[in-house]
Amino acid sequence: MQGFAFSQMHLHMAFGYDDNRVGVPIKGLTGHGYRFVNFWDMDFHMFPYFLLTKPRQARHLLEYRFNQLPAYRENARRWGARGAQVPWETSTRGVEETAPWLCLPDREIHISADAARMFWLYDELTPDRDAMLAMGAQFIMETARFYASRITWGEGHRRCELRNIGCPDQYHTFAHNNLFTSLMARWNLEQAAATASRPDYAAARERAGVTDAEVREWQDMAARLFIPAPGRDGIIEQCNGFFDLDPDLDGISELFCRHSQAVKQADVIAAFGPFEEVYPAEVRRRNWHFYNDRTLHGSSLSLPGMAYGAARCGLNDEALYQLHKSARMDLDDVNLDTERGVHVSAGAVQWYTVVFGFGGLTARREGVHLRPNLPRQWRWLRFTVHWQF
Ligand code: IFM
Repeated sequence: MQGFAFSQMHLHMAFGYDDNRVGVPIKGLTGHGYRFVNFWDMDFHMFPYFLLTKPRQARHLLEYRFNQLPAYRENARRWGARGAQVPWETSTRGVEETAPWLCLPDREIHISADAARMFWLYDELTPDRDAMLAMGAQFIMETARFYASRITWGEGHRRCELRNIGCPDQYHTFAHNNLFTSLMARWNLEQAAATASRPDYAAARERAGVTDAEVREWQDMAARLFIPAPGRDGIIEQCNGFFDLDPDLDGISELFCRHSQAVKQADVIAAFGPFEEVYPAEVRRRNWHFYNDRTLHGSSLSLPGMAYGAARCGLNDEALYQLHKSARMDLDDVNLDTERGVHVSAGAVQWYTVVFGFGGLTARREGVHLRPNLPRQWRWLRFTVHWQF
């Protein structure tokens, strides 16, 4: 409890009260680790927390991303793509700030859909329709345009693919058809096609300069984008060729593990967050065990990400164990790096483990549902969320 409260306090303090020129750096302002820049941690991991706890302020994060659109278009051009490509690491200017030697800037492309999803979530869970009209619809179309330019066709135009990308598991940064990235890209293409076809978003479509041919292309690509499916044993291959990598992780270190099935953090398991309905609980459990055995927890997002995935498919003991470890990480200085700052984004995923996992919360436009599934050691759980507020 102490560790959880510590994380929550820092997460709460990390969000500037009324400024749309800054995002939420992954360590807040608690330390210089990660140079105060924003990663997908802000869009994918922290935004839903702020949306459900401080919905009015959450709009600032949409404005932050939207106001940087010109820089994102420029970023796409820099990598030979079209549309708007959100930089992997960015700050107040909207330009890519990732060290080039990391090979990530042109590959960690799921962040564009992660950002687009913020607008959709906000529209879904608040009564503020203006954000989608003024910003979100255009943003979603411009990021879809980016994916369309990044996708390649194969097999005589029967299927298309996303090749040479970085996965959430950053040990495999030259991957083809990563489950998480492809699901997010497909979602973005589908949303953009649906949005562009709605009369109420005609002005946004005009601002984005979307043609009918482009909408047809998005629909076609969304229908034919290759998405790895569960095998006969239910296990989903994280990206092409993953099952052929060395499964022996004995003595493996994160500096030398690309040839192996070592995974840095939740990847297939992270995909089950937004796309949970597609995969039955038994499939999610099997994949959880398979990937948990291969996860080195090289990122602070890893333990809470795996805890959340476990809690959503009923693996409560496993979830509680990893939640505890994650919550104590900075307080006990487990990685000897607390002086470089507190991992505030991990705090958001800890909160999901408790609220969505054990509390069984599902929040949609139509309503909020609770199916509590408390760990056997707990007798009660109380939390507050803002919905349609
Ligand atoms: O964004 C993460 C990334 O996924 C793994 N390395 C740490 C980053 C910041 O938390």
